[in-house]
Amino acid sequence: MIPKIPKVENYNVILNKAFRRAKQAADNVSAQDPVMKKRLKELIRLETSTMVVVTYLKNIHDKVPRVNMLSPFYNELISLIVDKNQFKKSMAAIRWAFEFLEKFLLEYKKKIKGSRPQDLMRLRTQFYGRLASVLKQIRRDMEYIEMCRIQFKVLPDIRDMPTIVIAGLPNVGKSSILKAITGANPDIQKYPFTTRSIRIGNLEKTIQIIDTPGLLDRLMEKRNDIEMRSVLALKYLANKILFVFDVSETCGYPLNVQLKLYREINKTFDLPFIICINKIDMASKESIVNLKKELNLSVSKIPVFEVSAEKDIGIAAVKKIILLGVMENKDKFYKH
Ligand SMILES: Nc1nc2c(ncn2[C@@H]2O[C@H](COP(=O)(O)OP(=O)(O)OP(=O)(O)O)[C@@H](O)[C@H]2O)c(=O)[nH]1
Ligand SMILES: [Mg+2]
Repeated sequence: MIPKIPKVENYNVILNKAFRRAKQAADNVSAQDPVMKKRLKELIRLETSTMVVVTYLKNIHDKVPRVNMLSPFYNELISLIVDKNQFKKSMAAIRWAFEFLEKFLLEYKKKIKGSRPQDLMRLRTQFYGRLASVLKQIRRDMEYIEMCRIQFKVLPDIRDMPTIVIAGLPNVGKSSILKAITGANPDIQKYPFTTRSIRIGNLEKTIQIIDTPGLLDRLMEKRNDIEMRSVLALKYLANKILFVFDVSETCGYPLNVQLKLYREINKTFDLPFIICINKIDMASKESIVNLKKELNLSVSKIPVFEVSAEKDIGIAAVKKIILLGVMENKDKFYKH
């Protein structure tokens, strides 16, 4: 799971808050001696304004996850979404800013303590100017971290539980199957590449089913960032793969292409499979029989289901085998 990151405000918002708080704190200072009071007010101003900015930056710094410490799945997924080098640089810039301001405050506190009363205003103006310029200097980094936060917010919330990943070519009915099995509400459209990121549904709260973007039949190194999300889910999250065929071929990909992808995935990922032959409501008996022959199921022993996600045919049997599999294999499921 990705930890929640606080919103990163525009640097002007933070500065205004710092100056406002500093003024309020200074207004509350009381002392008998007027010179002492003036000096104390300035000290409080510097301390409060710095504290507001430093606390704010430290909070961002502490709450933003260190990408390298996340699980390999999130780590690689984030690499597809943001520029990890820029992310690291921006985090380093934020750290630099609060460390610098903490030192700068100590320096100015000394100056204030040893200064003449008539110099106090000038010192404060100098200090505020520098505080503003430090924040201004890192404003692009703060904007970058905020952009990352928005991207991270929509990352899938993967739980540490038995996981089935649905895979197949675009438009074959993967999202429709997720919906039929779990009641989740993914986007379903009659054109390919509808699903562009990972979607999750749960079956009886014991198993997580992940819908992925369609994979094309092509070499791994040719896959784009959207397809790579599916590959990462298969590589890091899947305990079992549910491969979907569209036997009606209305998805736009002939069965020989679908078979080629299936064989590739089957060879690449050493995991148990379930096969759903989908859209049987639109296909001939003959094409179903031929596909099964091609799959050579008697040898491979992979469970195959003839289903129609749209007409809810065969879905109950798929659910049953999924749940049975979880019960039988409880100990084999590993942590993500
Ligand atoms: N007739 C029929 N249509 C189906 C069936 N399952 C899905 N469809 C239709 O096929 C189209 C694609 O369905 P999706 O579930 O979006 O397919 P997908 O594999 O998730 O597609 P991408 O996310 O683009 O890869 C939609 O128009 C669905 O309504 C089915 O069993 N029968
Ligand atoms: Mg989809």
